[in-house]
Amino acid sequence: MAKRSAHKANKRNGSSKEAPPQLKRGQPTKDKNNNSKKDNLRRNAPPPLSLEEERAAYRDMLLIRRFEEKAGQLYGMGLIGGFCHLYIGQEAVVVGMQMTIEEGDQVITSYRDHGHMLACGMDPKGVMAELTGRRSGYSKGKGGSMHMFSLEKGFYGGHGIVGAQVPLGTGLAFANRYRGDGRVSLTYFGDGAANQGQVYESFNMAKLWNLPVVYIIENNKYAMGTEISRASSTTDLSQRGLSFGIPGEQVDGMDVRAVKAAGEMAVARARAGEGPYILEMLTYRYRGHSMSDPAKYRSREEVQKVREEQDPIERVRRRLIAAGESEEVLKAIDKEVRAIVNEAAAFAQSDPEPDPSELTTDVYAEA
Ligand SMILES: Cc1ncc(C[n+]2csc(CCOP(=O)(O)OP(=O)(O)O)c2C)c(N)n1
Ligand SMILES: [Mg+2]
Repeated sequence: MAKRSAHKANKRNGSSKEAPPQLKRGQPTKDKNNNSKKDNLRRNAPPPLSLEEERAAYRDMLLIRRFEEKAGQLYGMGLIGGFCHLYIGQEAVVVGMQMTIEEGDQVITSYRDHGHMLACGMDPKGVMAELTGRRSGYSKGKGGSMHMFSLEKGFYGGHGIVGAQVPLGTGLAFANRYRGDGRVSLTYFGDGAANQGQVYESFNMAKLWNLPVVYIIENNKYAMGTEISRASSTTDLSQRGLSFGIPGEQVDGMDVRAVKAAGEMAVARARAGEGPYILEMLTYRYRGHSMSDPAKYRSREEVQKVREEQDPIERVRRRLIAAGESEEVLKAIDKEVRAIVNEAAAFAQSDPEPDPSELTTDVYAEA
């Protein structure tokens, strides 16, 4: 989907019930061991979205949520093979960021990629059919969950090697700079990937040439079964670019408004030639790392608490209701989204498998 035009702040939306936390940026807080620490989370309330923007964000996040739930079901029925990493819980990150970019900008991410594809406007039928390995899938049924691509929609994959997309996303930004086309690369990666060496080689080059790239670290607190503080010597990932001169900040990645506000600033900087920026999105995945993860490393209560208190879709829903949106309008959005997802699931089961003659196509290049 293309960038949505910014609307004037809707007054009714401003009357959100969520009290803005009082802490200022950089003010000491306590960590889980009750030690004082500084963080770089902007704690003043983000600017409100217009009613139209809230509605669109609600719809786009719900589409991702329902799509992922359906993918989980199809996986459980044995209709999806291989790896399948769901994005449930993290929807506000990609939807908020997508509101800040324009047609022609690029998006690249890891294997947790279905949400990014849908947010880029890729066809849910083509994505679901790829998951079930059918011929109308985005990679003709030969790539699966982690390997889809759409030049038309500016989506550059889907990468299964942790951190591999970071040099690639930096390369996209290098091409933008080389061509002088004003485009920006949104390069997403996880908290675990943030410890990869290639990330820092990329940071160095990105700052050296002031490339138009925004690094979005989706800190969902876990890398497979490892909680971030067990694997990372420093856990404020927004500061990981400092030794290269890349500024960054932490963002409430469960609030689409905060994501959009931070994203707009970072994208504008990059487009204006001011170079890379790091946005560490504080988010959470509700499901296991992949469909085969029983998630024994954390308690049900921990997950339940985030769902109840921070769910990104529920937060927008509450704001919409407080702004006077009718239940009928929300129900109509739910219905539309369910219909899209059901249609995609039906298609993904009826579409034929690839012809055996496709076994060697797109695998070897003609020499
Ligand atoms: C180079 C490499 N090392 C290890 C793996 C195995 N692996 C797959 S996902 C993953 C965890 C990555 O976590 P994070 O970057 O936080 O992303 P998330 O899964 O939370 O989205 C690991 C270690 C891999 N795919 N590639
Ligand atoms: Mg992670």
